[in-house]
Amino acid sequence: MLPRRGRSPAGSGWRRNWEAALSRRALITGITGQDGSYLAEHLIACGYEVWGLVRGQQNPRVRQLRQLLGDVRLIRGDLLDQGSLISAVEQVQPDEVYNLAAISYVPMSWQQAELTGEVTGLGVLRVLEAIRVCSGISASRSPGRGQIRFYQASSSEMFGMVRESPQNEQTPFHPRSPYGVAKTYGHFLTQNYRESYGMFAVSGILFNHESPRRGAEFVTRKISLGVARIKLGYEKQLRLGNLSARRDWGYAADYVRAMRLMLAGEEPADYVIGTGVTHTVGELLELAFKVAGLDWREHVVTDAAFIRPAEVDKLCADPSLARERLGWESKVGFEELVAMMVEADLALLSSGGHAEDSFGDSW
Ligand code: NDP
Ligand code: GDR
Repeated sequence: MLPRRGRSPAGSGWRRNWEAALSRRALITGITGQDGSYLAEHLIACGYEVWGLVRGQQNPRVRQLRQLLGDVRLIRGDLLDQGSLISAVEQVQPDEVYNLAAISYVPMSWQQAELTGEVTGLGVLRVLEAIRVCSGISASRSPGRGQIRFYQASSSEMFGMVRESPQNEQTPFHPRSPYGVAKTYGHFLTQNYRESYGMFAVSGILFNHESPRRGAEFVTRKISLGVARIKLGYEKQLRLGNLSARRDWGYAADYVRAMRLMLAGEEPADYVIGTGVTHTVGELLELAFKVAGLDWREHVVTDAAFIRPAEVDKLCADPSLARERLGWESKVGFEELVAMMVEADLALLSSGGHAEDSFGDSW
């Protein structure tokens, strides 16, 4: 069992919060992903000591991560390998664990459904078990004070074929992809460890959030890169799938603030995080091309190859609980976000950069 590190005595107001954060240590899985980088930056700015779990022998994103965030300490591990997770928790002795690692690209979850179940679903079990075993928690021994707090990256994809709109914490789930099913497993398992063992384990049900660091396979970044390539004369066409799908798109740097707030709360609870505003892929397209002074109708081709076996037609968040209890709000709106991404990709490609080996902004 881990010996727990000491805490500074309670002060008052902002000073107490700052002092508490200063003494905290976080372990982030998925640190090489979009959210991992923003969360690490945010926690470092809040005074945390940040550790990131990285996998593989030669992960090219590790170099980029080190360039951006020299202060992050890295430890090897894989969500497929229980022993590596136990060793990581044992070595780092975190106060907080953020489980952001996943196979997160929905179409890939049909192509590699079993792997998605293993990483995105069972991976949550392995992280929770690592925390439970290292903390000496069992059915007869609860965690007590100073326990490791756990955040699970749940998803609006769990709502899938929505039963009501907008979606809140009580809306029933109907996932539409192996990814959504795996996330739903991780979500209920997190709830179950909270109820079974008294662990401070929570899920953030996050709606789509984007940035210049977004993976090039997701539709917002595919569009911002496509617009930049067309504007600079490298390409003429952009091939896309379903243009009528609606999503609630926000800015990733806003959303990672909610993750920390959820673990800083008095009581563990799950929260919906989104903007409450929804747009179609078509509206996104129109705006992104307009930012570069182009007309999307002259360049966009719909291609059946990008149509999914089952689609999530419309998502829209009701984030009122997070606003009331956490004081969380999304700050960057849709227009600002789209302009930020298109401008970042124009700058990236103009300076000879590539989407594949860059996160697009200061990486
Ligand atoms: P990314 O796809 O950008 O990052 C995924 C991360 O998972 C990468 O760091 C990747 O590491 C890591 N990873 C994949 N497989 C493994 C494994 N077997 N062991 C350890 N690490 C692994 O995702 P985002 O940053 O966009 O999202 C973060 C989390 O939030 C994900 O769980 C996603 O499903 C969820 N989510 C995201 C939303 C969004 O809109 N962005 C919305 C709702 C939920 P590597 O570099 O080694 O590949
Ligand atoms: P999503 O994001 O599946 O919502 O999952 P994505 O950007 O991939 O798709 C959004 C919508 O756009 C439509 N679409 C296309 N999508 C892609 N990727 N490529 C295309 O060419 C294309 N054309 C149309 C899709 O059909 C879909 O309706 C993201 C991920 O980050 C998940 O990990 C996360 O859980 C959810 O957001 C919330």
